[in-house]
Amino acid sequence: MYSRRNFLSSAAAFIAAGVVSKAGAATLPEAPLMDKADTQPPLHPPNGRPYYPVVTLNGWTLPWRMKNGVKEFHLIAEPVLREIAPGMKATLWGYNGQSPGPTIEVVEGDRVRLFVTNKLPEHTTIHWHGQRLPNGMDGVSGLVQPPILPGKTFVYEFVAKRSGTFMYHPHADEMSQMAMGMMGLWITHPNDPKQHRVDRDFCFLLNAYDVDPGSSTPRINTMLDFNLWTWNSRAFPGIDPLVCRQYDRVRIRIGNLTMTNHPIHLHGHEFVVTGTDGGWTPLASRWPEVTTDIAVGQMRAIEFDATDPGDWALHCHKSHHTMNAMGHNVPTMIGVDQSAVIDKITRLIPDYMVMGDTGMADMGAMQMPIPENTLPMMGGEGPYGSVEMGGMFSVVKIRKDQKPGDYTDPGWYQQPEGTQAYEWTGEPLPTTRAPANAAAPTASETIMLDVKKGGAHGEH
Ligand SMILES: [Cu+2]
Repeated sequence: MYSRRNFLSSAAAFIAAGVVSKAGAATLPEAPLMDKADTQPPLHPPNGRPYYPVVTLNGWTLPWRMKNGVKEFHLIAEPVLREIAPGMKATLWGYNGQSPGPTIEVVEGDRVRLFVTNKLPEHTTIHWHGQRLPNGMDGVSGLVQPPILPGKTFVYEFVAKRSGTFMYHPHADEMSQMAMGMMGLWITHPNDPKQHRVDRDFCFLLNAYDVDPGSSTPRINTMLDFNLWTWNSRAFPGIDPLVCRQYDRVRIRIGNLTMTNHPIHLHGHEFVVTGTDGGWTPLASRWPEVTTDIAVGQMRAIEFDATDPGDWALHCHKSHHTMNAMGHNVPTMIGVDQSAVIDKITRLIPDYMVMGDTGMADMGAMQMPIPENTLPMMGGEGPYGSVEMGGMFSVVKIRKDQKPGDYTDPGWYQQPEGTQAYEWTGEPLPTTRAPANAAAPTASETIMLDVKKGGAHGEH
């Protein structure tokens, strides 16, 4: 799971160069490296105070070392190759081998020391979004600290004062570094593990990239028109399902580091927002929702009881955010009969293909030739065909027989007899239908008008 390669090479190099912490550490803590984009099992704390760990979607939690009662972490800012979904890898910047970086989990009241080594070609810093900390630990380059130059290691140290859901990201050349994927989650667990207790606690960040089809490096100057809408730098069908046991209390923590808001929608269950990056919401402020809008720079923790077994969609409700690259510059062809011009066009452009004249659903099913290292606009094979989704989409899989603490994918849900939509096989639709906007009302419409005239409103 972790590799010591990074630790051995970097630590040895920096110790040899005499770069050691002013905080008294003789050696840098290990900087474990993750080489997979799969969701890793929760990291149960091997030392320190107890807590119930989170599960980072397509991510992992950074191990630490305890040093005289201080939790020490080592983040390495570096270029990474991140698999966005099977079939596409992006050249990003991240931490410890992946983008986003590993999740940091601590307990309210923990003293935390974070070593940040810069292996990027330019300077960086880390800002600890949402934390109460000494001003000089806030990570804003130029304002509260000098930048961390390439090859250098800085030390941040503070007490995690408030439990909740937070994130970290650079506050130096932010536009480039966040567009390249530099970010991570930070969870501060309550001092009392019984407080805010849930059975499953998932977390992920919303991020977005603009990678030209056939290339692998994001265009960092893009302001709004991104073509990869991702959760933890993964696009559907590359996003793992959120696996739950029936009747579990489930929390999903979501942070938004894109350039636009994302209304996140859950099917089949209602939830309440129980936390923001400002803390836990008061009980009296909670109301039921099935969609919650997460604005830029915000975090939301939602909670629900997983009462109903099934494969329930969880997705951004902006429909353009549930598709991958290739979709946005295609003209709308619905209702256009291209058969008359297709011969002429193919004489000019031999590989021109007719598409979109009945909608774009064909795009989900067809295996059309696309440039290398490019995801289909939408896809994802379900048990009944193409799911016709991409981007910010996943599935909450609720099963009766899923074991507590088991996150393995149970496969597709078997719909119980009599509970699934089915095809009508009775009398077919008549071939002629009365137009709804006909000048003369039909017999039934006349009756409707008569009823209305004779009703209570006629007396006014
Ligand atoms: Cu969205």
